[in-house]
Amino acid sequence: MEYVNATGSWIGTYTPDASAPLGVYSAYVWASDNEGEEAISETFHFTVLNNPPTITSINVMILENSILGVTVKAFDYEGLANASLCLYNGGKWLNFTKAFQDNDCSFEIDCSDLKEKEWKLFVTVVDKDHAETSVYYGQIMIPSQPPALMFILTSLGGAGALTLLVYLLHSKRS
Ligand SMILES: [Ca+2]
Repeated sequence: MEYVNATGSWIGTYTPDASAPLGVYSAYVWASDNEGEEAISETFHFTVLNNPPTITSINVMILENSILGVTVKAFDYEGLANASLCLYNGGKWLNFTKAFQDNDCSFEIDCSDLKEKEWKLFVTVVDKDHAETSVYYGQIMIPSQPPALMFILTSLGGAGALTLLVYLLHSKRS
C-alpha cells in the first residue's frame, strides 16, 4: 500500500484474480507502528461478481454439400465454457453445443438432410461461471444440395433411364 503524507492515509487497490471464486469476501486492515503496537480494523465485506461473456463476432458460411460452418468468437474475463447454436424454423428447434478453444468455437453442421431451408439462427455463449449471453444472428438459407450424379448410373445406359433416376434422386431430397 502507498502512504499519502498529505492526508496521512494508506491507499491500496485490490483486484481479484479472474479465476477467483465468486461471492462475498471479508477483509480487515492490520497496522503496526515502530514501537510494535498493533491495531486491527473492523471487518468489512465486498462481493466478487461474474462478468457475462461478450460475443465479439459470428461468422456464418455455407460450405460444400450443405455443410453449415459457423465460427463464434467471444471474450470473458473469467474464462469461456461453450457456445450453442440454435436453429429455429417456426416449428422445430435444432441445438448444437461445443466447447470453446481459447476464444473461438467452430461448428460444421451437416444440413443435407434438412427438408426446411430457411432457419433463424440464435447463438448463446456460456462462461465458466455459468453466466450466458444470447444473440439473434438472423435468417439463414441452406441451399438445396444438387442431386448426386453417381457414376454407377452411366452403366445403366440409355438417356431415358438416366433422366428418370436423376429425377428420382432429386425428388427424394426435396
Ligand atoms: Ca464471466
